[in-house]
Amino acid sequence: MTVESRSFAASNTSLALRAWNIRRKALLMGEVQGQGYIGQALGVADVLAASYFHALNYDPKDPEWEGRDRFLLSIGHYAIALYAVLMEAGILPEDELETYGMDDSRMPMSGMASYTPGMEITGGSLGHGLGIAVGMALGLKRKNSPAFVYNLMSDGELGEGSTWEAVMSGVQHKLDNLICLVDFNDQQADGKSTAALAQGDELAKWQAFGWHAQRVDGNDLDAVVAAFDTARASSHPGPRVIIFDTTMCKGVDFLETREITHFVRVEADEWAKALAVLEEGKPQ
Ligand SMILES: Cc1ncc(C[n+]2csc(CCOP(=O)(O)OP(=O)(O)O)c2C)c(N)n1
Ligand SMILES: [Mg+2]
Repeated sequence: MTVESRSFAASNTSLALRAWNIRRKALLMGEVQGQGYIGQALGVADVLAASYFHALNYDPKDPEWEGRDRFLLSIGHYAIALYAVLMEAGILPEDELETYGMDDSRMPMSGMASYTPGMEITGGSLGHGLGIAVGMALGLKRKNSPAFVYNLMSDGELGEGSTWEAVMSGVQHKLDNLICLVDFNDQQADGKSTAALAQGDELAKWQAFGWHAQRVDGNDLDAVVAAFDTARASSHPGPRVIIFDTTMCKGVDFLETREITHFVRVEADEWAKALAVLEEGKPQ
């Protein structure tokens, strides 16, 4: 199958500004509900900006265009972050922001494919995204599609056996069109991921399984962009992973320095304060 390229990623808006816009939209949605996985959204915003405004090939007017790169949100609880970038990319209309989490909204608090344009899978049951991505990448390869499949997963999912079955099958099927993105924020429901299971050297582990692997600072946009470029350009005859070390709540200092948990509580009066702090750091 040959498909034309529809790259809408090029724009004069800098990636830093895109990431800032993603953080702002996520905070605005959090304010609507008085809650949300805001620590994760602020932490992963740079990775999402580089994904949607540097790496991915897609058509915002036609989210189901057959030639698109697929972006799978394995971590359904990060939906607030994906909605923010889907709005920024023009796939979701911005005027739906205020419906976040409400009955009949297209933006439920956990990501669901049947509700939201641009949400490729229903990923809230953790540990399944990479397996689905393997299947999609295999199918696209069989159709001779040039599209990539990106799977965004969390460090908590690295402790699930289903992830490692998918890791092996990706190698077995030589899926050089599969790029796994790991948001390594060193946090999961019960505390630090590095304290939950003996993880060892994550980078060496993925390499030992046969993946092309990189580990970079996920809040350094230049490093993030370079890692995407390297992953796509590599001639490695198998799948690629980029492990992004990220800081939860990045960009809002009084939240960054708060004792971090899986669910960062933001008091009613703190949403406006968080937006004001973010405003001070707006890129030119
Ligand atoms: C299979 C499964 N088990 C448990 C949960 C409950 N759960 C929701 S989020 C979460 C934390 C997982 O770790 P991670 O995604 O790294 O958390 P975060 O970085 O968002 O704190 C858990 C255990 C789930 N959604 N699915
Ligand atoms: Mg985590």
